[in-house]
Amino acid sequence: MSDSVQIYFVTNNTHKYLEVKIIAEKYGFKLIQLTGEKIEIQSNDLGKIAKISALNAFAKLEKPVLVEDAGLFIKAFRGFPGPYSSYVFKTIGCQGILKLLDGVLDRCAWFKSVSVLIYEPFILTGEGIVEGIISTEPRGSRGFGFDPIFIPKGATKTFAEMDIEEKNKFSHRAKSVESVFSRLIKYLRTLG
Ligand code: ITT
Repeated sequence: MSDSVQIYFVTNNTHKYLEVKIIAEKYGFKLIQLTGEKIEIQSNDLGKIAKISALNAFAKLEKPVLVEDAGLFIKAFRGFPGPYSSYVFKTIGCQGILKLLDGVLDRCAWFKSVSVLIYEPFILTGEGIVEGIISTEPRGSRGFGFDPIFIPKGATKTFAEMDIEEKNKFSHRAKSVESVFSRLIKYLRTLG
């Protein structure tokens, strides 16, 4: 049934695509990366950002679409950069975050991901959170964004020291996409 289901993943980030592709395949979906089509509104709410992007993409494409939006939330900064992670990464990067945290004892942080999957007649939303700490120096060369400075709870490595399979065992993104794919499978079965 699900072998032939193609889902367009609207993202300009190929790392994200490769992380999600493995999970989609596990559920029997074929994931196609769609670049240059993501419209992102400004909001404090990741869920709202993802939903509007997904609705826009679906209106244009009229095919099943997935949008996933994420951010890094740092406890000592009351959740900053959160939904502004992309801008903060581009401006001050990992080194900038380490500098801001210099001398701060509480290095707790979490990544949050929201996925929105539109597969007519369903709109499914899923969330995933991974808690961890910000390392004292960058480590590893895999992944993207803040991966070199994030150590998930239960691990000693940063995300950038893990391969995709290992990152997916912990990651916010893996949890949020698993949530929407697993529900879609169930709904497709009920449709027959
Ligand atoms: P899209 O085209 O899908 O929007 P993006 O890279 O802008 O790709 P997000 O908006 O979801 O992705 O993420 C915002 C920023 O948060 C991203 O640029 C990274 O700096 C950071 N981030 C999100 N998920 C991350 C992860 O798994 N590892 C490291 N950094 C991450």
